[in-house]
Amino acid sequence: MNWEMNPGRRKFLQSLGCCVTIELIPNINFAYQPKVKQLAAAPAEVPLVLEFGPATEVWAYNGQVPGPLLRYQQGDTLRIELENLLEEPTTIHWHGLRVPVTMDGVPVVSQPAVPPGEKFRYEFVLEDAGTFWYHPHVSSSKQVGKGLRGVLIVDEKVPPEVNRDVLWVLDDWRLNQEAQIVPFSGNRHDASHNGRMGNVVTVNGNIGEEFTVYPGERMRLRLVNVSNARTFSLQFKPIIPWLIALDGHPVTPRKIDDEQVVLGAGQRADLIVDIPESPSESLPVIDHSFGSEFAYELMHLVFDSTQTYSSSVSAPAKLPANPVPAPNLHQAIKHKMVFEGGAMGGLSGAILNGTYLNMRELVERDKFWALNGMVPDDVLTDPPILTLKRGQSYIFELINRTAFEHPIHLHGHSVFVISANELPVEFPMIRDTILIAPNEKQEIAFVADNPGIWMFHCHVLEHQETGMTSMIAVI
Ligand SMILES: [Cu+2]
Repeated sequence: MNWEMNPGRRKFLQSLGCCVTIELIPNINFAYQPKVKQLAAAPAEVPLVLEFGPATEVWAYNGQVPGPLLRYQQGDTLRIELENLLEEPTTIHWHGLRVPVTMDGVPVVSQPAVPPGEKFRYEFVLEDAGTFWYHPHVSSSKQVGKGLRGVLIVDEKVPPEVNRDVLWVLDDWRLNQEAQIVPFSGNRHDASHNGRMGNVVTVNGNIGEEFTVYPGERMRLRLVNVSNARTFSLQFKPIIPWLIALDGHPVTPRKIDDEQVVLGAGQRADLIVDIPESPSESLPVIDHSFGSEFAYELMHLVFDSTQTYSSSVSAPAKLPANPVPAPNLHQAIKHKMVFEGGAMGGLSGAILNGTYLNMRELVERDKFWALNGMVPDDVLTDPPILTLKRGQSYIFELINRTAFEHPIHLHGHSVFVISANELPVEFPMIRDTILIAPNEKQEIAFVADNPGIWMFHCHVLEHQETGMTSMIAVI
């Protein structure tokens, strides 16, 4: 078996054509979604490791990993019928989309989970343009980790001018020697450290690592990190891409020079990538997520000169803002959110169901993480940790007192990141998932404008399932 992550195998890879590309040529009608699209969640087999091993048994939407690319225009109504062909209940959560709570896919608070053999129809208006994704919110570590994840693109009414619109779905799998997913057995080491890290990284569902580019072309590259736990830190040098959106929301375009494009679990980034006119021998995309010592080549850009373009030199225009209400920082009510626990975290204990338990007692209950000194018993039925007033602005001070980074995700809202470690952020951004480094503090601000009970949790799914999750009510 030679499909595992080692540099040698790359030599054997052919041009894989593995990546979803969508030509953006004026006057071509996109195949937008039919009125109601069906998504069936079911077991399937997919060639994750290609010719290097057997097909991998997964759970998939419509037999595909990643699931079908859903594509709409801003303002469209999404209508999706989920059919559950698994042997356990499931739902779909629309990550990053500001939807009514009944469409949010969280069992109990949004909808009863869809039992095996049954269907559920999701229907809501797509208010925000951008790059989003979808996945279950039931037994998340297992159901998402077994392959139930797909991307949803909402096009701007006037998309930016590019030669190609390209999607890379970045994923991480823990496979055994037979290329099968290592069972999800509630691994306490994963849960108390940095989550379920895999040993195989895929882009758009297989380990292909060559991507064809055309001299002089301008690509919009949409990066989506759908992995359970892994953070990607991508470097495109010698290419210097423009960053144009984070978590679907536009940023003032800026060149990513010495910076890396960092994507915590659940996060997205949209880039404009200008390919040089003169083909060069080597254009690697390197992932530095475990530091330069463990850097590896995620993708190799290969030139095809049968098609050429005149390279763009102008800065891309800023995308039109989504209608996210701006918080009033002067009148905002502040709340501290202190994340604690995990290995090497020094947490001595926390309150569960009104009773203080020491760390040993928490670990016996598979609880490793606490928020503001509290650990949820059953987050779906526990009372919300906070009730916010609809229409009021809030500032959450997110404080990471653990030894690990955490991508913190708030449902139903998009938030303005306003400061990091007491300093105003250099580049303002609106996000739904905020990656907080160990000992870091970030402030986010938002208007609590979406009524309902919303999940607020770490998107390292093994952290989410062992205490790093809570509910926030907006009434
Ligand atoms: Cu976490």
